Amino acid sequence: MKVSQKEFGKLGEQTVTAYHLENSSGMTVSCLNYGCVITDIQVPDKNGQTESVVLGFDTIEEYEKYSPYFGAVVGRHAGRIAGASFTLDDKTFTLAKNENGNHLHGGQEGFNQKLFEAEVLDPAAVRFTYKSPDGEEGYPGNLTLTVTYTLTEENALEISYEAVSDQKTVFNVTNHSYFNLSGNLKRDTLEHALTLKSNEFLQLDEELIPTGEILQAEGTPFDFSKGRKLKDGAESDHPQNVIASRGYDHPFLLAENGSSEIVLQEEESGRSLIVETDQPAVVLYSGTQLEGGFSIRGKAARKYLGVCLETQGFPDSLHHANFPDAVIEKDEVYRSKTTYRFEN
Ligand code: FUC
Repeated sequence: MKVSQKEFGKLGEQTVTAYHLENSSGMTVSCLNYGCVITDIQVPDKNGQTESVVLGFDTIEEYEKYSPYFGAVVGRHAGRIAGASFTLDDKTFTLAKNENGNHLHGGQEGFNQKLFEAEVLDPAAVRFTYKSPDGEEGYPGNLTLTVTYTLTEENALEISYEAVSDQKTVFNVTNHSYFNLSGNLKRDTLEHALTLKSNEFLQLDEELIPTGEILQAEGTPFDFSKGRKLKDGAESDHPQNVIASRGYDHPFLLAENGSSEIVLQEEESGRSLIVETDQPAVVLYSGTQLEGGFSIRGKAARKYLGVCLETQGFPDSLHHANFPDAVIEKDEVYRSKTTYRFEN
């Protein structure tokens, strides 16, 4: 096990540092104090060949210019908040509007663009801390967030979040890594198979905001209970796949926690990713907006090149009484954990 660090680039006068975690079987995780961005994860395939399994860049300039939240911690509130406003105890808060008059992924400058303080921990972990001031992006309360990335000898990356605010506030954090298990982006993710312990998902409107309806997955391309390829959603005429630009951009309700509830597999490489979380939902985003004139480590950005498995609470919960709310009380300590484990 070892951790090393080096300068990644500059943000004005400030230094962005890259941390490199390695275990004894050769799995590596590289991350930044900028947005807690995971720039790279390398794991072996069935023949023992170690390659990259996430989308990332090698310069800070590319992150600033192009990144659709690659590998970043997203908050204070992951996903969309309709009309960029919510009411807590009869007080209405107006948030930054950064997508169609709605609030997305924490606003104009969310956690994904913040410089965190960092501390290297034994044997292979980094703990990042950010203090978000009262009113930042419109959110109430001074909030302190700690994110810890730990690499284990079992080829798992554990992500632990801890947050506390000095006022009642809204909080829903996630990690926005785009996975591609083929290795070094050799193939897109349409042939990846996903299995979810989930029977229900949230219906979205045209702006990808939950309508409040909880839909049954059985008999639809949203039924991942027995495993299905992501291409089923791309080829489907189901109105919810069409709304998501031919694919998935949906919160799935997890029926179980801590029991291999999310499994992503790519047959040709033999790699699997097993995700366990204490969160009630996972947003499956099949990279349907991943287009534009930029490259990702030499591969042109294109639809379906990566898939996100964003474990979290229900998006837009403050507008739907039937959703568990994403509220933390003053001085309440929020804790959550998600583990991404790789097999080959
Ligand atoms: C995902 C999606 C969005 C968006 C973004 C980059 O979480 O829910 O639609 O495109 O990330």
